[in-house]
Amino acid sequence: MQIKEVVLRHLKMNMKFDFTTSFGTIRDKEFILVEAKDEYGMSGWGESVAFIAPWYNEETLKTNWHVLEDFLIPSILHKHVEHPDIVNEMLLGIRKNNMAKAAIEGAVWDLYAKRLGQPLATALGGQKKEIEVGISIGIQKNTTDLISLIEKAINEGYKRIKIKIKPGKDIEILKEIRNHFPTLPLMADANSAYRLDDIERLKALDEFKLMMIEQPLASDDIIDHAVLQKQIKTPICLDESILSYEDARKAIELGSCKIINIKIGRVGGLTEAKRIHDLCLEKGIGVWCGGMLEAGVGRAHNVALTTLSNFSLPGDTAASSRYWEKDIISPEVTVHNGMITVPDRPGIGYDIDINAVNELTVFEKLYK
Ligand code: OSB
Ligand code: MG
Repeated sequence: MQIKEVVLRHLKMNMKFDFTTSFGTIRDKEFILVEAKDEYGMSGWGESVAFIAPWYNEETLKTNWHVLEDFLIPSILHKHVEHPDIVNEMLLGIRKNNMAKAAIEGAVWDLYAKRLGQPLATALGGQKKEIEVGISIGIQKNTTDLISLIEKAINEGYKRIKIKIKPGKDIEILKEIRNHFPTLPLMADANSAYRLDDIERLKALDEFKLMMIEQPLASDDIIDHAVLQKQIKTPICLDESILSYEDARKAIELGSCKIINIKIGRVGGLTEAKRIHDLCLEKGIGVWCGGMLEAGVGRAHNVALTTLSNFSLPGDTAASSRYWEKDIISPEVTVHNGMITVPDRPGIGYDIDINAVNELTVFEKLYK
């Protein structure tokens, strides 16, 4: 196939709630939507998960726009793309900027699957007809609020609850949660808020029987995590530290984690995500699909990826209605008893609500 045109759109969506992590608070959601058109005028869609500020990693909406416009789009436009797996190779000369790469690669994957008349999940090799999901709850002002949010999520059927922690917002809170919900499948995400010096505090978390602790130490570390994993019982899950297959291979070899949270944006696209998934399957490392507060297009890509067999732990892809009054896809992603039904229509399997997209677009540009 050939990519004849690419449209970049800067969208701004109101989120129903502020989302606080150890690195800061995300309020409204601004992001880039990528539309790639082929020689028949068919469109594929991708979503960049870069935020407006470089909190989670160094990428931002503006750096993604720059890299897409000046480097990634020119590398792909009017070139022959036999299979989305080669997009990675076409972009090999451009270092990092994984979220920008994933956004355009995702659009190519959607287009490829649509041309085959297959659901994206099938094109990726996924077999599941439905996927299990959990929910990620941000840091709250007080524990009472947190407990009631957890209760609501349990009643909605989510398969596991993730809370955000940081030093001082951890032990007491987890104690309180366990008093209310002794057997709840529970995990905690630190977003790099601890250092190896905090080892006693981290050891103290073992008693809460967490499914895992996500990214306790520095966002670029795999050495200290290996030291920590030897001293705590709670399995470590890496998020920020794993940017590629190579990172995953090294972390597994060092014993830095027992679980990996795969985010398509963080690792530079679906092809790399699949490679990491396959490696983890071979090495006995648990895998689940993380979230970046995505709108519908990103959410649909997460659903498709999660159909691969080794996504054996519930992911963070909650229902559209948790985040948005109205999502940009139709139908929206819905969750029943903690399960999402995988769409069986070609490509991402949800229609783009172009009226909603137009309403939410603050700037757009066509490249051809
Ligand atoms: O670390 O997993 C994370 C949101 C923004 C940035 C980083 C993370 C998160 C989440 C939310 O945990 C997951 C979601 O609901 O999409
Ligand atoms: Mg995380």
